[in-house]
Amino acid sequence: MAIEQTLIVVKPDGLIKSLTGNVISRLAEAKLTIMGAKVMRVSRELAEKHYEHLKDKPFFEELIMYIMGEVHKTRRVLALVYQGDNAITKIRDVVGDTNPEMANPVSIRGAYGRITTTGVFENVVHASSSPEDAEKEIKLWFQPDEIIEDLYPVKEVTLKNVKKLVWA
Ligand code: IDP
Ligand code: MG
Repeated sequence: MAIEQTLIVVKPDGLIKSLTGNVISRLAEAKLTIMGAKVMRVSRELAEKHYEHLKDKPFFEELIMYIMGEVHKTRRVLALVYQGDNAITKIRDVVGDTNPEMANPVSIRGAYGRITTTGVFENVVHASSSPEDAEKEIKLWFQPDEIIEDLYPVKEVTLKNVKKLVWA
C-alpha cells in the first residue's frame, strides 16, 4: 500500500466544453478520496512555475496561454486533490497519454482531447506524474486550509498588516 496524493486540473478546454462532470465521474473509477477542490484563475506566475520543466520547449508560451485560459477566453480551471492507494498511477491510467491522439480512446484525454492546428495538446486535464511532482504541485496550487487534512507538514505564522476581502 502506497498512499499517494495527486493534483488534477481540469484545463480551460475541459471547462469550455462543459466536461467537468464527465471528468469527475471518470476520476471516480480510481476509487480515491477527494481532499480539495476549487475553481480558480491561473496567474502567469503559477502557470510558469507549474510548467517549469517545459520552459525550453517551443510550445511553452502557447502552453502558458492555454492553461491561463487565454486561448479559450475562459480564465477558469477546476483544481482537485485526490488521495489514496497508488493514486498517481490510477489517475494517470484513467487520464491517458499526454498526446490526446495517442491516448487510449476510452481514457479522458483519448475521448475528449485534441491537437490544435498550432500544435498545442488540448488534453482536458493535468494529473501529477510522481509523488515529488504531486507535492510540489499541490503546494503550488493549494493552501493548507483549502485541503481537508494536512497532507504535508504545516507551520503556524502570524501575519501583520495583511489586507484581505471579507463579506461587507
Ligand atoms: P503530462 O501533462 O501528461 O504530464 P507533460 O510532459 O508534463 O505531460 O506536459 C505538460 C503539458 O504540456 C501537456 O499536458 C500538454 O498540454 C503540453 N505538451 C506536452 N508535450 C507537448 C508537445 O509535444 N506538443 C504540444 N504540447 C505538449
Ligand atoms: Mg506532467
